[in-house]
Amino acid sequence: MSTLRIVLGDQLDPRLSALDGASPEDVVLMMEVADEATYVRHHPKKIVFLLSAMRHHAAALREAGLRVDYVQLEDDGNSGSFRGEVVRAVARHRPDRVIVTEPGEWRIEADMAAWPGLLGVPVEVRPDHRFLCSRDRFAGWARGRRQLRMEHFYRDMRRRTGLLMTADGQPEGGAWNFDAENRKRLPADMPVPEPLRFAPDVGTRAVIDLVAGRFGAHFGEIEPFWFAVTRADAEAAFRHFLRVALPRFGDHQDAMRTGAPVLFHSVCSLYLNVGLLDADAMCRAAEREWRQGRAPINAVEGFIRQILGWREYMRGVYWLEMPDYAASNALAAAGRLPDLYWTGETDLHCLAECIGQTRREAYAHHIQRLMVTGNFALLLGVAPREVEEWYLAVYADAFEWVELPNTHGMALFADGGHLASKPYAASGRYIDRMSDYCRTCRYDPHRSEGEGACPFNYLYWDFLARQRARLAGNPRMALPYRNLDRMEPARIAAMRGAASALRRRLGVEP
Ligand code: FAD
Ligand code: DLZ
Ligand code: SF4
Repeated sequence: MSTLRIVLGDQLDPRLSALDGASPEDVVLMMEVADEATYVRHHPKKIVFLLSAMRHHAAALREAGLRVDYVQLEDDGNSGSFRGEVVRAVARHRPDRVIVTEPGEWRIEADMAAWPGLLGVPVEVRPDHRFLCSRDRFAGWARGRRQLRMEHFYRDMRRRTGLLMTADGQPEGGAWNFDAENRKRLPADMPVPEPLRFAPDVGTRAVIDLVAGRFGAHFGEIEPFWFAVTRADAEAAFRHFLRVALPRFGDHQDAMRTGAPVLFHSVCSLYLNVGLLDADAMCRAAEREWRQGRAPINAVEGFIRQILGWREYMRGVYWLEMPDYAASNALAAAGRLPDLYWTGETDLHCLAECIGQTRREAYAHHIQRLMVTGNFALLLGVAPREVEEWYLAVYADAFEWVELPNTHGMALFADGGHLASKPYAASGRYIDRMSDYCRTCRYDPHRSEGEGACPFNYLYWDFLARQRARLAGNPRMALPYRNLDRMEPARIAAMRGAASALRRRLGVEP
């Protein structure tokens, strides 16, 4: 039976389920299509990364003896869509069946439902084994639970995988999590490592030219381009992280510093999400660093929790709840995303740093995404759709299955508490505690009113006042509301006035 096997751009793993049982007569289809670069206007660095990694992967599959039909963006007749290219490929190769691994985005899976009728041959959609928890298993775990909590899921995953577990089933180090040790400030004189960077080869250079010509007007700088685009280089980047950064990953996980975009983070999400790295292997390698005494438990547990816990949990929630999940808007946020997210032009230093580095690198670490850009959009009351589109477009690691729960649920509380037990709303004091941004800002993180007051401060109190009916009943919000209630009404009115003026100035509301 002749088979057309499809490999999408974020499925670059030679052990992909769609390739199980492949024979030399089968055709492996890979397609560069304009729709995928433009359904949101992706950062050009992200497009270069995807296309170059796809081209290198196609070469590796051919070397392994597979017959790859690779459609390039610039090929004559390129239809611009997955659907159009699969139709053309079926006409070219006349297969008896099509096999594909489940995609990472709901919109593609919904489109695939129409393929059998369109193609006139059966389409088999196989589970994606690159994840540690299958969609079915997650649904089974969630069934019957009144409330889903990442921590419970994570413990279940630790037990199931044996990661960081003792022989008698207890968590190594005597605790499931060491978060309390993971919120240290970063001393100003502490040197920080750099991630491993790679010079573009000839193939990547050609992709840079192609992308600059077609998508150069999108937000983001294309050069310098330094991401790995092969499995071997991605593995080298991860080994480098284990050696130079993992030991301090836990201590300074929440820290931010001017001019230092990466600190002790791995910059591995982009590799992991497209299949150049493997989640299980990464967790096992990190565990080994602890077992062999090269990294402390708070660092290794913290790192494993991000991948085994948060990453798998986000995916589980996405597939469990879509498509309704994306439509929820628990805080009734309806504002416009301010232009500064696209221009980077702002005198709020923390925002200028995080957006500026995003423009240059297509990267920001978790606390920058959550507590600076995400927090600001939450406090302003920007409509979830607009914020989500921004996050999906600007980060090299962004695919909807992981971007949406993080933005919609974690950063914006738009799901009303499915993912987080309370909104991650914070004032400028939090940013001041975790970064050096405020030191060179024209605003003062200790002031909430009057000239020079930090906008995060008055927006924070305005947010609490505005959302009282929705949030005051949440036990985890009791303390902030007690603090708000102790304030003079005139002070609250002044801060709310400043917040309203800022929202108008930024174009969030008319
Ligand atoms: P590290 O700090 O080194 O963490 C190690 C790994 O853990 C990461 O590579 C990543 O695979 C995983 N991880 C860590 N936190 C999370 C999380 N919350 N959810 C899922 N995986 C996690 N991550 C994406 O991969 N794609 C996205 O589109 C994305 N969008 C986000 C949007 C918002 C608003 C927020 C708050 C977070 C988002 N994240 C996203 C999660 C997280 O910010 C990134 O995974 C992380 O910053 C990637 O950098 P790193 O590889 O250096 O991570
Ligand atoms: C993000 C992206 C881009 C920019 N281009 C392509 C492409 O040309 N071909 C492809 O197969 N995949 C691309 N991708 C990744 C897809 O958007 C991703 O595979 C789907 O969204 C499913 O997760
Ligand atoms: Fe950001 Fe406020 Fe600090 Fe300025 S003072 S960097 S606006 S938190």
